[in-house]
Amino acid sequence: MASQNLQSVPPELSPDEREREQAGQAYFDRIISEDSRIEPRDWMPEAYRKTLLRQISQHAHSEIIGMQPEANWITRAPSLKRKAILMAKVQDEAGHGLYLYSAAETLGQSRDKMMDDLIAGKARYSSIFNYPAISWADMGAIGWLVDGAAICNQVPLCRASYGPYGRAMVRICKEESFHQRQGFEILLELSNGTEAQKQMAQDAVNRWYAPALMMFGPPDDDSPNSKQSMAWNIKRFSNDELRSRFVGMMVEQVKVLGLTLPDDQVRFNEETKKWEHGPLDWNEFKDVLAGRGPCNAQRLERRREAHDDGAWVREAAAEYARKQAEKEYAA
Ligand code: BYC
Repeated sequence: MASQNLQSVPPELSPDEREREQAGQAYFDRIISEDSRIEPRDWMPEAYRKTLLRQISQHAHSEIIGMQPEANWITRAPSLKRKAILMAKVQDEAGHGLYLYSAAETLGQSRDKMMDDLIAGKARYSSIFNYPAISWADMGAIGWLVDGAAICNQVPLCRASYGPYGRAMVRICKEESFHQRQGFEILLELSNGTEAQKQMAQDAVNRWYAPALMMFGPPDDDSPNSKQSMAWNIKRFSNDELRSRFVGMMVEQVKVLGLTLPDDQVRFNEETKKWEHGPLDWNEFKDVLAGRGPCNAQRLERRREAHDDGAWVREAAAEYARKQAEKEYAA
């Protein structure tokens, strides 16, 4: 659907400016209605730019903060092979953060500003990373459930109307698929191990299930941004729609794992043709978003420390770039 009436042209513009704005809006509406792509130099409504910047920067922050619960287990991985795999996965998350910060920069925001907002506690990142990873099985549950939810949410974002975001998502989704498989495989091995290992796997699934479902965002009735983001072809499906699809995927996979979902109300509704799940604690979700989750303070503190510890690297890189530019200028 075209995005008519989504941006009115400001009345105080000169006739020339007004004409340019109107032509830009018409171009934008056509691109959206053709389900084609907006690129960084194209005209776009200010509200579209802001929405994208909000979503992409939050997404980038999630990748970077999301490294912490798993990085915490690298030194405690049970074998060299597991350690190497986990290290590669955590590095992938850093890479995802970088692609996404780059995509956000094309919207006119500097990476420094985004980072400053994150460490000042002004920016959001995914609620899920404010929960603790307390056992090795959590590496399995994070991979299977958290990366699983991420894929379910992100595959449609590969078709997002903003070119740099959609293209970044294609690569990210490929890597997330590998992440989910490694999580599934950790859980499968634990589930087929001793009784204590199986219990550890089940306990991890029990703790990560509801927070993973909440990753999709608030229920549709309580999601202020969804409607507009869907009209702009940024989001393709609503939060509840994706959550329901995810439950349907997990319900089959958990059988293969020999484990159970901690939800006895999961069922396929034949009338709506959708998967349903038991109630989620949305007050807990709001608390986590308000900074009162179990690990919010710790996650931000670690990020600040890492940022401060990395100051010399940024300074060295800037100095190197300055010297290179000087050499080029002199040549
Ligand atoms: N956590 O109107 P709504 C990963 C906020 S990284 C925190 O539905 P929207 C991984 C929302 O921002 C996974 N905040 O919003 C990494 C909004 O607040 P503001 C990250 C949330 O944008 C490392 C308000 O609630 N994935 O997988 O239409 C290791 C109202 O919500 C959350 C992405 O970022 C939440 N869960 O929809 C392993 C995907 N949910 O900004 C794995 C890209 C909602 O108005 N993002 N809020 O103050 C999206 O798809 C959408 O932004 C969301 C929310 C579905 C998350």
